[in-house]
Amino acid sequence: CPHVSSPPFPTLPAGFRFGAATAAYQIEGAHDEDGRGPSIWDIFSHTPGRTLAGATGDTACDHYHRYREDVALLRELGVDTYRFSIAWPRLLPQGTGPVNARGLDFYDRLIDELLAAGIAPTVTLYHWDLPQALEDRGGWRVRETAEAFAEYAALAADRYGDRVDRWITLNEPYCSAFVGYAEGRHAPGAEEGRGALAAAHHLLVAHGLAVCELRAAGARDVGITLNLDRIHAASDRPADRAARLRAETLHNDIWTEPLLAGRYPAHEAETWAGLADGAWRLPGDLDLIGAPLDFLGINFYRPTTVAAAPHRVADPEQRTAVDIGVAELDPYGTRHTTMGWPVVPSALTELLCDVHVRYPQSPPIWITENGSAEADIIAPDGRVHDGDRVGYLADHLTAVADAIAAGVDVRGYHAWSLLDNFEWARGYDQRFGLVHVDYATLTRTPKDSYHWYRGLITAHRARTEEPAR
Ligand code: PNW
Repeated sequence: CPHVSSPPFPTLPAGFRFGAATAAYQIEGAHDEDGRGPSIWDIFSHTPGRTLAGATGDTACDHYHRYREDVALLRELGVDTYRFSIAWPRLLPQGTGPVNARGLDFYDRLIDELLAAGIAPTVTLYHWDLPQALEDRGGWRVRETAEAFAEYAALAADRYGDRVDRWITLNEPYCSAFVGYAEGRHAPGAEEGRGALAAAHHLLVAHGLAVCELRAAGARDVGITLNLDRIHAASDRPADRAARLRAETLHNDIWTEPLLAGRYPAHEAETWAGLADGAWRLPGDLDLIGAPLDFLGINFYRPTTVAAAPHRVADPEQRTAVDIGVAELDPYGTRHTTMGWPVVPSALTELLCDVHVRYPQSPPIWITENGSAEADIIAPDGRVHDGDRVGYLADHLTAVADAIAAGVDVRGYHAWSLLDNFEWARGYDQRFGLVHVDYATLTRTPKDSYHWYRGLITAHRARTEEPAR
């Protein structure tokens, strides 16, 4: 096996858990097999002009057929846990109503394979693949979709609850609501104001209803995954500081305030002018949304810096919900990944400490995604020398260790991603995997980062005297 000696392994406390993460639409393929219904991402990716080079998840990594090989890669990697998502349209092709037995069977096989390999499944219920039938009836703009999600959550909890300890209701509701219904870069590709704000609220309601169903089914460890941003102001000028507050409201507070503090964000009126009238909010929603969680999942990739800027559209009624009078700047004089994202590990420490200070009652934190996209190629020696990714992972794990040393309760870390995969609107151009995928042959090749991560996990077990696997 290749020996990767640098950089040194970060030191995490005993009991810290290591994992890797994926999502159904990004890896499974088999889009029309065994009774799966279409999701908004099937329709979106098949619409010309929506994804880079017209990429779709029709085949992706063909994980649906190769899951045994992928679980073997996880076992060899030595992870404690594997975070994957269930495709709602495999279980309920219409989103609600008739259950698809062959879809249920697939995740039985996957979960059993993981357990046999000694790997704890961490299940995400919703990683963006809304059944298209529900989008046709209004999607996340309407409360009925949250009710359908509760039905789906109950079905999954009932079927898999005996074997799954850790449940994540939603992945990055920010992206579902605002990238999907306001920016339009993600499915369903809408550009709305009120629609996106209603979507954000209904996603939170869906989360609350699902937590209820999971608890009723006896689930032990229940949480949600947010992509919280560490947002800097471009300057100390009052206008830039106000812009930062609006960005903070849009990216963070709209989620963390109801989930962790039982209230709506303080600055929504100045962020969305007349749009945030909350017509979609019902009495009792905050109690539902703010029910206690066992953990908070955080996905972190990069910090952002914002300055005040003119709105793109003058009339507040005509604006999308992301048109908040803010421009994003990039003053970070550091390396950037192929996504164009600056590499600033200290921002992760700052973010974790912020959450800890702002929400002293916050449940323990898991990093549910962190990783970098690099221009990975198979070298003449047959290996993938992704030293930049190794550096990224090492520095961010050190940032996590720093936050823990400062008193933040972080329980575990998932590298994004196990495999190179369908990177949404960016198609197959961006490679995030610890394992390289050749899309022509679907051959998997572990990269240097895979070997490094395995070494880290092995060293951690030896140092903390946890039994090796
Ligand atoms: C996260 N954006 O997503 C997701 O949870 C993963 O599915 C994804 O592969 C990973 O980060 C890497 O990007 C994002 O365009 C994807 O704004 C795109 C955006 C934001 C988050």
